[in-house]
Amino acid sequence: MSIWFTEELHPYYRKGIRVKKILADEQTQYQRLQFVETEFFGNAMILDGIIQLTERDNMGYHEMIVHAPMLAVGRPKRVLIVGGGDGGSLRQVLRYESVEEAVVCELDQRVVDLSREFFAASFGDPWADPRSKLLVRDAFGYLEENPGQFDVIISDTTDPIGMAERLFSDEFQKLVVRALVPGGAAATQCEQPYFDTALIKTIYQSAQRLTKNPAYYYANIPTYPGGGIGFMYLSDTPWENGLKTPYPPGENQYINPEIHKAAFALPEFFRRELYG
Ligand code: SPD
Repeated sequence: MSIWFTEELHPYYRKGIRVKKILADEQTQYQRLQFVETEFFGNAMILDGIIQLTERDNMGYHEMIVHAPMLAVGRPKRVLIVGGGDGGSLRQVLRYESVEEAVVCELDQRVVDLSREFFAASFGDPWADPRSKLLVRDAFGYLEENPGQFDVIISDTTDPIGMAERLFSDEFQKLVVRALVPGGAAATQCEQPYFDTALIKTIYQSAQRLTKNPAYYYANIPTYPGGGIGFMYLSDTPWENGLKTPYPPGENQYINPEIHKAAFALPEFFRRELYG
């Protein structure tokens, strides 16, 4: 069997990947959850018709969302991942020997269960690490209950549609920054410069009100709309501090010192829009 899966996140843009086999397709309490084996990208997870990650190109996303704030902070001990039930961010966080606890606040237990099965070949089982703590609950309440607790917070979310929309709000960013220790850093999934300029600008303005050194950065991921996605870095600690920090044990597939620095360079139309 060979079929095309076509994603239409935006009404004016489509992209497709060729699928060899459907591995799972179920309606959970929260969303339609699909795992497919693709022809080129390995196994992929799709939520409500939107590609979340593939085995072949997830490294650009997970290494960049995790290592930019982790390296900036230096020796992070407590880390919170909002969403991230697929385990890709968790796996990167656990590479740091300084990490004592990595809390993952994921709403949908089925995302965790099926990711453990279908991404085992790529991710191993980060959940088996005694430093991992899975909380199957909404992140808002957890953040409210935990001010000043985390060295790093990673907001590894879906797109701002439906229940995930409030994870892109000013209120959410306030809670994230409030949950950091002084000098801590956060990175949030922050969409695509071409398609989401206005949203990113609003988020950046809010980040400016909340932290001294916010910045937007970008990674190439061919299976996402426009071929990539960006992140908002939120901290009083400049992201450049991370350029001097050694990488954690384990092999990087995407980040290196040149990519790390270049990721924060923005195309002129977008730099002007965001930074003026
Ligand atoms: N448009 C797709 C955005 C997907 C962002 N979430 C990825 C989750 C990977 N852990």
